[in-house]
Amino acid sequence: MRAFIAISLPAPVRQQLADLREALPFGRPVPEENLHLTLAFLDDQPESLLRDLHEQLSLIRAEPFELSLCGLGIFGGPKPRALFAEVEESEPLLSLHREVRRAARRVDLTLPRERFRPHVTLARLPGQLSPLRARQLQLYLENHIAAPLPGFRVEDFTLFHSILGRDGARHEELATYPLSR
Ligand code: 2AM
Repeated sequence: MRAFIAISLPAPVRQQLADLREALPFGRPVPEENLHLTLAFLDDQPESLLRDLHEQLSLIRAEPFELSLCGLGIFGGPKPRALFAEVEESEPLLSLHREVRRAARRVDLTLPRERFRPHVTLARLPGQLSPLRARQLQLYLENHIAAPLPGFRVEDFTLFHSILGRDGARHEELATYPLSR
């Protein structure tokens, strides 16, 4: 079962982010209902392992915290792959990320050791850009550099099942873990 752990965004925040990318001249927008902040991508895992992981995730104790989005960015350098909203690296967020990875380790799930760059992917980009498209993308970023970005309170995180279909992925909530004092 293809799964990942993420922070869901409140509907008004998803809406605001969806509005923000409306002027993007090309690329494949992430469907509004799928906008999320990935804490860990688990890939394909047996259901039994996900059940064990669920138990470990249920044991995480953390308080709700405020999350801020702080700008737009592009992954992929000269071959842009994705447009994202950058998320401020606050201590509560980094700590939750560490706890999630710890829970995965406890069930012998090895996650790649890449640096955590918290973000919300807004659109997939084609990678190879013509000079015209590169210019359009640059203009889009320049025009949106000062766009106000929403913040919100994180009250929980979620284990998702990602179901791949012909029109992209559909995300189904397997379990949600509340944060509480
Ligand atoms: P991203 O779009 O925010 O980068 C669920 O598939 C989520 O897991 C994706 O939205 C993606 O988050 C993240 N992810 C990280 N590594 C991935 C990979 N190798 N393949 C697919 N998704 C990955």
